[in-house]
Amino acid sequence: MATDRIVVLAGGVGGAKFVRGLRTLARRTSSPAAITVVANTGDDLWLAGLRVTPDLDSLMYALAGVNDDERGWGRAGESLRVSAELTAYGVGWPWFTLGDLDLGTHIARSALLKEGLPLSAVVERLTARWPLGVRLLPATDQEVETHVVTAEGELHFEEWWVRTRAAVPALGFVQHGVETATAAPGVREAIMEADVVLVAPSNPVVSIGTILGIPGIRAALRETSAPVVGVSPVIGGSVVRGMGDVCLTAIGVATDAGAVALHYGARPAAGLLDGWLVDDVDAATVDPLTAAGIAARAVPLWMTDDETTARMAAAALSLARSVRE
Ligand code: FO1
Repeated sequence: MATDRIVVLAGGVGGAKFVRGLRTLARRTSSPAAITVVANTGDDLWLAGLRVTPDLDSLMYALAGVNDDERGWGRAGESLRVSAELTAYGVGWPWFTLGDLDLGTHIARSALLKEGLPLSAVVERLTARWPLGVRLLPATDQEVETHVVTAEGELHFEEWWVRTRAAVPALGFVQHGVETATAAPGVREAIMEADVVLVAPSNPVVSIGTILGIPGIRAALRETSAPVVGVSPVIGGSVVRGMGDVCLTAIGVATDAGAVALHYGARPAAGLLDGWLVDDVDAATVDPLTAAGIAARAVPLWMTDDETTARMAAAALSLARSVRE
């Protein structure tokens, strides 16, 4: 089966690592696959008068090779002169660092939005600066922001995530503006024309879940003839990084590779997945998942570098082919 048109649903940090590995794999073949990334925009916010889009930026910077690999977000070689001024003026959030280079991106994006460009056109303009080797699409052009319901009221996801470090119990997640949102131009088409759809090992609740919540996207994923294969963000009962476990607990899903797959659901049972990759330590979930209609395989899932991630992506594509047959 052809796998030359690949769509990836992705959040920020984990998604960026996965897409970089998939791109490494694609570059090895004679006719490299066309990779389209549908990115989560639920973390987006207005701050200091600028539109900040964390997951799109993590993907853009990581694929451009200019991201800060240790932190997982922001630019390498960053400086903080402007953010010190913003803090001195009491503008923005002192605990949400906007570096000077990063601010260049937010100023450029805000200027283009102000000129009337939709977010998808802004992403195209900004990414044109670097040969990413993939097409990057926001899930929607409309502002749909994830807020966290807590006993102290609602917090923007980034305030909950960064200021409280997700320490304030999340009673639930709300996507503000989702009712009137539509999939960004090209998203439905990419999914419908795909040979394979991959679900990156991103946060199942606030990244993948947010993408799936955009009207039209879940329907396209059900209609497409492409097999949908996901990669578990949980290894051995814990999330690889970030606080996805807190998000899963908040919606009553166990932090377990099998539980996340069942949460996404089996395609034959009106769910998302045809296939699911778990790490070797979670091999015990393979049979139960297969019995539930999700073809599962156990392979090494630690994305230590592009090489190991490329192997992981190859395993996902191989599972997609076997599901298709
Ligand atoms: N994460 C932090 O932990 N601390 C920060 O100060 C911070 C600033 C920041 C600025 C721009 C941006 O695009 C991302 C930023 N992040 C920061 C990361 C952000 O919370 C994550 O990228 C995602 O939203 C969660 O995966």
